[in-house]
Amino acid sequence: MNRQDIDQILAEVGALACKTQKEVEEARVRLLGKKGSITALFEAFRTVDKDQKKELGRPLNELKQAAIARIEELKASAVDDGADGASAEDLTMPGDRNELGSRHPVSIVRQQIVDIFRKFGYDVAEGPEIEDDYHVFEALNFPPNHPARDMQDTFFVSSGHINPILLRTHTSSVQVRTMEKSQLPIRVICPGRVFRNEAISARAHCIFHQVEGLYIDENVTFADLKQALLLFAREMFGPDTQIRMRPSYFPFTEPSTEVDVSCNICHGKGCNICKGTGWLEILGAGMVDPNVLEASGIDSKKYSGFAFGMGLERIAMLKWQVNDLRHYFENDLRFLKEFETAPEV
Ligand code: 2NL
Repeated sequence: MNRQDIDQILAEVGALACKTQKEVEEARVRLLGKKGSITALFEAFRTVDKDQKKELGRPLNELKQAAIARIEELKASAVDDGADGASAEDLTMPGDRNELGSRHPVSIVRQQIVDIFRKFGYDVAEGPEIEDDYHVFEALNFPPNHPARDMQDTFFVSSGHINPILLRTHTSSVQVRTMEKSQLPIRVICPGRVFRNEAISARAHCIFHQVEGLYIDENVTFADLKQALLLFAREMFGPDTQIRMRPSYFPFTEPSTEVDVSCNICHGKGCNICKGTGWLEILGAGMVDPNVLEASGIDSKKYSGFAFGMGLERIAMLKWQVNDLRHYFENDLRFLKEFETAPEV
Protein backbone atom coordinates (compact mmCIF):
# COMPACT_ATOMS: atom_id res chain seq x y z
CA MET A 1 0.00 0.00 0.00
CA ASN A 2 1.03 3.61 -0.49
CA ARG A 3 -0.10 7.14 0.10
CA GLN A 4 -1.97 7.18 -3.19
CA ASP A 5 -4.25 4.32 -2.01
CA ILE A 6 -5.20 6.36 1.07
CA ASP A 7 -5.84 9.56 -0.88
CA GLN A 8 -7.92 7.74 -3.44
CA ILE A 9 -10.28 6.33 -0.79
CA LEU A 10 -10.33 9.70 1.02
CA ALA A 11 -11.55 11.30 -2.19
CA GLU A 12 -14.16 8.59 -2.49
CA VAL A 13 -15.33 9.29 1.10
CA GLY A 14 -15.52 13.01 0.37
CA ALA A 15 -17.66 12.42 -2.70
CA LEU A 16 -19.95 9.91 -1.01
CA ALA A 17 -23.65 10.66 -1.55
CA CYS A 18 -26.52 8.46 -0.32
CA LYS A 19 -30.25 9.05 -0.50
CA THR A 20 -31.51 6.13 1.53
CA GLN A 21 -30.47 4.35 4.70
CA LYS A 22 -29.89 1.28 2.58
CA GLU A 23 -27.32 3.13 0.48
CA VAL A 24 -25.58 4.44 3.61
CA GLU A 25 -25.31 0.93 5.00
CA GLU A 26 -23.91 -0.35 1.69
CA ALA A 27 -21.30 2.42 1.69
CA ARG A 28 -20.33 1.58 5.29
CA VAL A 29 -19.82 -2.09 4.39
CA ARG A 30 -17.84 -1.14 1.26
CA LEU A 31 -15.47 1.05 3.26
CA LEU A 32 -15.40 -0.24 6.83
CA GLY A 33 -16.89 -3.73 6.68
CA LYS A 34 -14.82 -6.91 7.15
CA LYS A 35 -13.90 -6.89 3.46
CA GLY A 36 -14.08 -3.11 3.10
CA SER A 37 -11.42 -1.05 1.35
CA ILE A 38 -10.29 0.80 4.49
CA THR A 39 -10.17 -2.45 6.47
CA ALA A 40 -8.01 -3.90 3.68
CA LEU A 41 -5.59 -0.97 3.96
CA PHE A 42 -5.26 -1.64 7.72
CA GLU A 43 -4.44 -5.29 6.85
CA ALA A 44 -1.80 -4.19 4.36
CA PHE A 45 -0.43 -1.65 6.85
CA ARG A 46 0.67 -4.54 9.14
CA THR A 47 3.28 -5.71 6.61
CA VAL A 48 4.83 -2.39 5.46
CA ASP A 49 8.28 -1.45 6.69
CA LYS A 50 9.01 0.86 9.63
CA ASP A 51 9.60 4.06 7.64
CA GLN A 52 6.38 3.63 5.71
CA LYS A 53 4.49 2.93 8.97
CA LYS A 54 5.66 6.31 10.24
CA GLU A 55 4.61 8.01 7.05
CA LEU A 56 1.26 6.26 6.49
CA GLY A 57 -0.02 5.58 10.06
CA ARG A 58 -1.48 9.00 10.69
CA PRO A 59 -3.19 9.57 7.28
CA LEU A 60 -4.61 6.04 7.46
CA ASN A 61 -6.20 6.71 10.87
CA GLU A 62 -7.48 10.06 9.61
CA LEU A 63 -9.06 8.29 6.65
CA LYS A 64 -10.89 5.89 8.97
CA GLN A 65 -12.16 8.74 11.18
CA ALA A 66 -13.25 10.73 8.12
CA ALA A 67 -15.13 7.70 6.77
CA ILE A 68 -16.92 7.06 10.11
CA ALA A 69 -17.89 10.75 10.41
CA ARG A 70 -19.16 10.88 6.82
CA ILE A 71 -21.24 7.73 7.28
CA GLU A 72 -22.82 9.17 10.46
CA GLU A 73 -23.57 12.41 8.65
CA LEU A 74 -25.25 10.58 5.78
CA LYS A 75 -27.22 8.38 8.17
CA ALA A 76 -28.76 11.44 9.78
CA SER A 77 -29.95 12.92 6.50
CA ALA A 78 -30.92 9.81 4.50
CA VAL A 79 -34.59 8.82 4.24
CA ASP A 80 -35.94 5.58 5.61
CA ASP A 81 -36.76 3.29 2.71
CA GLY A 82 -37.91 0.56 5.05
CA ALA A 83 -35.67 -1.99 3.36
CA ASP A 84 -33.01 -2.11 6.04
CA GLY A 85 -35.50 -2.67 8.86
CA ALA A 86 -34.45 0.57 10.54
CA SER A 87 -37.11 3.19 11.20
CA ALA A 88 -36.72 6.88 10.56
CA GLU A 89 -39.26 7.59 13.29
CA ASP A 90 -38.20 7.99 16.87
CA LEU A 91 -40.31 5.42 18.68
CA THR A 92 -39.45 6.90 22.06
CA MET A 93 -41.28 10.16 21.21
CA PRO A 94 -44.57 10.64 23.10
CA GLY A 95 -47.63 10.00 20.91
CA ASP A 96 -50.00 12.65 19.58
CA ARG A 97 -52.67 13.39 22.13
CA ASN A 98 -56.25 12.86 20.97
CA GLU A 99 -58.19 15.97 21.79
CA LEU A 100 -61.28 14.86 23.68
CA GLY A 101 -64.58 16.49 22.86
CA SER A 102 -66.88 17.75 25.58
CA ARG A 103 -70.37 16.53 26.37
CA HIS A 104 -73.20 18.43 24.76
CA PRO A 105 -75.36 20.16 27.40
CA VAL A 106 -78.49 18.32 26.19
CA SER A 107 -76.64 15.03 26.56
CA ILE A 108 -75.53 15.94 30.10
CA VAL A 109 -79.11 16.75 31.13
CA ARG A 110 -80.50 13.59 29.50
CA GLN A 111 -77.96 11.43 31.31
CA GLN A 112 -78.83 13.04 34.66
CA ILE A 113 -82.55 12.46 34.16
CA VAL A 114 -82.03 8.89 32.96
CA ASP A 115 -79.77 8.13 35.96
CA ILE A 116 -82.37 9.46 38.42
CA PHE A 117 -85.22 7.38 36.99
CA ARG A 118 -83.03 4.29 36.72
CA LYS A 119 -82.46 4.67 40.45
CA PHE A 120 -86.25 4.74 40.89
CA GLY A 121 -86.45 1.39 39.06
CA TYR A 122 -87.44 2.59 35.58
CA ASP A 123 -86.23 0.89 32.39
CA VAL A 124 -85.01 2.96 29.48
CA ALA A 125 -86.60 2.40 26.06
CA GLU A 126 -85.89 3.82 22.64
CA GLY A 127 -87.83 3.63 19.41
CA PRO A 128 -87.97 4.87 15.81
CA GLU A 129 -87.85 8.58 14.96
CA ILE A 130 -89.79 7.87 11.76
CA GLU A 131 -93.14 6.64 13.00
CA ASP A 132 -96.67 6.07 11.85
CA ASP A 133 -99.75 8.12 12.67
CA TYR A 134 -101.13 5.28 14.80
CA HIS A 135 -98.28 5.25 17.37
CA VAL A 136 -97.85 9.03 17.52
CA PHE A 137 -101.51 10.13 17.49
CA GLU A 138 -104.20 7.49 17.14
CA ALA A 139 -103.16 5.30 20.09
CA LEU A 140 -102.70 8.41 22.22
CA ASN A 141 -106.31 9.54 21.95
CA PHE A 142 -105.74 12.40 19.52
CA PRO A 143 -109.07 13.14 17.83
CA PRO A 144 -109.02 12.86 14.00
CA ASN A 145 -108.96 16.62 13.43
CA HIS A 146 -106.56 17.59 16.20
CA PRO A 147 -104.28 20.46 15.04
CA ALA A 148 -101.10 18.45 15.90
CA ARG A 149 -102.07 16.12 13.05
CA ASP A 150 -101.92 19.06 10.67
CA MET A 151 -99.12 19.61 8.13
CA GLN A 152 -98.47 22.84 9.98
CA ASP A 153 -97.29 21.03 13.09
CA THR A 154 -96.02 17.66 11.93
CA PHE A 155 -93.44 16.63 9.32
CA PHE A 156 -94.96 13.98 7.07
CA VAL A 157 -92.79 11.47 5.25
CA SER A 158 -95.74 10.12 3.31
CA SER A 159 -99.37 11.10 3.63
CA GLY A 160 -102.56 10.26 1.84
CA HIS A 161 -103.20 6.80 3.21
CA ILE A 162 -104.93 5.72 6.41
CA ASN A 163 -101.77 5.49 8.52
CA PRO A 164 -99.36 8.19 7.30
CA ILE A 165 -95.62 7.94 8.00
CA LEU A 166 -94.26 10.95 9.88
CA LEU A 167 -91.48 12.20 12.16
CA ARG A 168 -92.52 11.65 15.75
CA THR A 169 -93.59 14.82 17.56
CA HIS A 170 -93.05 13.27 21.00
CA THR A 171 -91.51 10.06 22.36
CA SER A 172 -94.91 8.86 23.64
CA SER A 173 -94.88 6.57 20.59
CA VAL A 174 -92.08 4.60 22.26
CA GLN A 175 -94.25 4.18 25.34
CA VAL A 176 -97.16 3.00 23.19
CA ARG A 177 -94.86 0.36 21.70
CA THR A 178 -93.76 -0.58 25.24
CA MET A 179 -97.40 -0.97 26.37
CA GLU A 180 -98.14 -3.13 23.32
CA LYS A 181 -95.39 -5.62 24.01
CA SER A 182 -94.54 -5.48 27.73
CA GLN A 183 -95.92 -7.32 30.70
CA LEU A 184 -97.38 -5.23 33.49
CA PRO A 185 -96.37 -3.43 35.61
CA ILE A 186 -94.53 -0.99 33.32
CA ARG A 187 -91.99 1.53 34.53
CA VAL A 188 -90.19 3.11 31.58
CA ILE A 189 -88.58 6.31 30.48
CA CYS A 190 -88.05 7.22 26.85
CA PRO A 191 -85.42 9.79 25.95
CA GLY A 192 -85.18 10.85 22.32
CA ARG A 193 -85.20 13.34 19.50
CA VAL A 194 -88.54 14.74 18.34
CA PHE A 195 -89.61 16.91 15.41
CA ARG A 196 -92.14 19.68 15.01
CA ASN A 197 -92.85 21.84 12.03
CA GLU A 198 -92.18 25.14 13.76
CA ALA A 199 -90.43 28.34 12.76
CA ILE A 200 -86.97 28.43 14.38
CA SER A 201 -86.54 31.14 17.01
CA ALA A 202 -84.77 31.71 20.33
CA ARG A 203 -87.51 29.68 22.05
CA ALA A 204 -88.47 27.06 19.47
CA HIS A 205 -86.72 24.68 17.10
CA CYS A 206 -88.00 22.07 14.67
CA ILE A 207 -85.80 19.42 16.31
CA PHE A 208 -85.54 19.04 20.06
CA HIS A 209 -85.18 16.40 22.76
CA GLN A 210 -87.56 14.93 25.29
CA VAL A 211 -87.65 12.49 28.11
CA GLU A 212 -91.06 10.94 28.71
CA GLY A 213 -91.94 8.58 31.53
CA LEU A 214 -94.70 6.04 32.07
CA TYR A 215 -95.73 4.03 35.10
CA ILE A 216 -98.60 1.54 34.92
CA ASP A 217 -99.71 -0.86 37.66
CA GLU A 218 -102.76 -1.63 39.77
CA ASN A 219 -103.84 1.25 42.01
CA VAL A 220 -101.48 3.91 40.66
CA THR A 221 -102.88 7.27 41.77
CA PHE A 222 -102.29 10.98 41.26
CA ALA A 223 -100.54 10.99 44.67
CA ASP A 224 -97.96 8.55 43.25
CA LEU A 225 -97.39 10.92 40.33
CA LYS A 226 -96.94 13.86 42.66
CA GLN A 227 -94.47 12.02 44.86
CA ALA A 228 -92.46 10.63 41.92
CA LEU A 229 -92.12 14.11 40.42
CA LEU A 230 -91.24 15.69 43.77
CA LEU A 231 -88.46 13.14 44.33
CA PHE A 232 -87.25 13.63 40.77
CA ALA A 233 -87.20 17.44 41.15
CA ARG A 234 -85.21 17.19 44.39
CA GLU A 235 -82.65 14.83 42.81
CA MET A 236 -82.36 17.07 39.77
CA PHE A 237 -82.49 20.57 41.27
CA GLY A 238 -81.47 20.08 44.90
CA PRO A 239 -83.02 18.80 48.15
CA ASP A 240 -84.83 22.05 49.02
CA THR A 241 -86.76 22.13 45.72
CA GLN A 242 -90.55 22.50 45.91
CA ILE A 243 -93.00 21.63 43.14
CA ARG A 244 -96.43 22.98 42.30
CA MET A 245 -99.01 21.65 39.88
CA ARG A 246 -101.31 23.66 37.67
CA PRO A 247 -104.25 22.10 35.82
CA SER A 248 -103.64 21.58 32.13
CA TYR A 249 -104.83 19.56 29.15
CA PHE A 250 -103.22 16.82 27.01
CA PRO A 251 -105.22 14.41 24.83
CA PHE A 252 -103.45 11.40 26.39
CA THR A 253 -103.85 12.17 30.11
CA GLU A 254 -106.82 12.94 32.35
CA PRO A 255 -106.44 14.80 34.62
CA SER A 256 -103.44 16.65 33.23
CA THR A 257 -101.06 19.03 34.92
CA GLU A 258 -98.18 21.35 34.25
CA VAL A 259 -95.47 21.12 36.89
CA ASP A 260 -93.30 23.97 38.13
CA VAL A 261 -90.25 23.74 40.36
CA SER A 262 -89.23 26.47 42.77
CA CYS A 263 -86.61 28.69 41.14
CA ASN A 264 -83.22 27.49 42.33
CA ILE A 265 -81.56 30.72 41.25
CA CYS A 266 -83.46 33.18 43.45
CA HIS A 267 -84.94 30.53 45.79
CA GLY A 268 -88.46 31.80 45.30
CA LYS A 269 -87.72 35.49 45.74
CA GLY A 270 -88.26 36.29 42.05
CA CYS A 271 -85.56 36.91 39.40
CA ASN A 272 -85.36 37.42 35.65
CA ILE A 273 -85.01 33.67 34.99
CA CYS A 274 -88.33 32.88 36.72
CA LYS A 275 -89.66 36.27 35.58
CA GLY A 276 -90.32 37.31 39.15
CA THR A 277 -92.67 34.41 39.90
CA GLY A 278 -90.29 32.20 41.92
CA TRP A 279 -91.36 29.21 39.78
CA LEU A 280 -90.02 27.51 36.63
CA GLU A 281 -92.20 25.33 34.41
CA ILE A 282 -90.31 22.12 33.66
CA LEU A 283 -92.73 19.38 32.67
CA GLY A 284 -96.21 18.20 31.80
CA ALA A 285 -97.85 15.15 33.31
CA GLY A 286 -101.08 13.41 34.13
CA MET A 287 -102.96 10.15 34.70
CA VAL A 288 -102.94 8.05 31.53
CA ASP A 289 -106.33 8.37 29.83
CA PRO A 290 -108.25 5.04 29.97
CA ASN A 291 -108.67 5.26 26.18
CA VAL A 292 -104.87 5.18 25.82
CA LEU A 293 -104.59 2.09 28.04
CA GLU A 294 -107.37 0.28 26.19
CA ALA A 295 -105.90 1.15 22.75
CA SER A 296 -102.77 -0.81 23.70
CA GLY A 297 -104.72 -3.72 25.15
CA ILE A 298 -104.46 -2.82 28.85
CA ASP A 299 -107.55 -3.31 31.02
CA SER A 300 -108.30 0.19 32.32
CA LYS A 301 -110.63 -1.20 35.00
CA LYS A 302 -107.76 -3.13 36.55
CA TYR A 303 -104.81 -0.89 35.78
CA SER A 304 -104.06 2.81 36.01
CA GLY A 305 -100.92 4.82 35.40
CA PHE A 306 -99.25 8.17 35.20
CA ALA A 307 -97.09 9.70 32.49
CA PHE A 308 -94.98 12.79 32.16
CA GLY A 309 -92.85 14.52 29.56
CA MET A 310 -90.19 17.19 29.60
CA GLY A 311 -88.12 19.09 27.06
CA LEU A 312 -84.36 18.72 27.56
CA GLU A 313 -83.32 21.95 25.86
CA ARG A 314 -85.58 23.91 28.16
CA ILE A 315 -84.14 22.27 31.29
CA ALA A 316 -80.58 22.79 30.01
CA MET A 317 -81.41 26.46 29.33
CA LEU A 318 -82.58 26.90 32.92
CA LYS A 319 -79.62 24.99 34.31
CA TRP A 320 -76.93 27.00 32.53
CA GLN A 321 -78.94 30.17 31.88
CA VAL A 322 -78.65 29.89 28.10
CA ASN A 323 -80.99 32.43 26.55
CA ASP A 324 -81.20 31.19 22.95
CA LEU A 325 -82.23 27.65 22.03
CA ARG A 326 -80.39 27.87 18.71
CA HIS A 327 -77.04 27.57 20.49
CA TYR A 328 -77.83 23.90 21.08
CA PHE A 329 -78.01 23.12 17.37
CA GLU A 330 -75.31 25.25 15.80
CA ASN A 331 -72.36 23.23 17.15
CA ASP A 332 -70.25 26.34 17.54
CA LEU A 333 -67.15 25.09 19.37
CA ARG A 334 -66.95 28.30 21.38
CA PHE A 335 -70.34 27.39 22.88
CA LEU A 336 -69.75 23.64 23.22
CA LYS A 337 -66.37 24.07 24.93
CA GLU A 338 -68.07 26.05 27.70
CA PHE A 339 -69.43 22.79 29.08
CA GLU A 340 -66.02 21.27 29.81
CA THR A 341 -65.73 23.56 32.80
CA ALA A 342 -69.00 25.46 33.09
CA PRO A 343 -70.31 25.48 36.65
CA GLU A 344 -73.85 24.18 37.06
CA VAL A 345 -76.33 26.70 38.38
C1 2NL B 1 -94.73 17.95 27.90
C2 2NL B 1 -95.81 17.06 28.33
C3 2NL B 1 -96.45 14.79 28.50
C4 2NL B 1 -97.14 12.51 28.45
C5 2NL B 1 -96.30 13.51 28.03
C6 2NL B 1 -97.80 10.21 27.87
C7 2NL B 1 -97.42 9.06 27.24
C8 2NL B 1 -98.30 8.01 27.19
C9 2NL B 1 -99.50 8.10 27.78
C10 2NL B 1 -99.84 9.27 28.39
CL1 2NL B 1 -97.86 6.60 26.39
N1 2NL B 1 -99.00 10.30 28.42
N2 2NL B 1 -96.94 11.26 27.92
C11 2NL B 1 -98.12 12.77 29.38
C12 2NL B 1 -98.27 14.06 29.85
C13 2NL B 1 -97.43 15.08 29.42
O1 2NL B 1 -95.56 15.72 28.05
O2 2NL B 1 -94.77 19.10 28.19
N3 2NL B 1 -93.75 17.43 27.23
C14 2NL B 1 -92.61 18.20 26.77
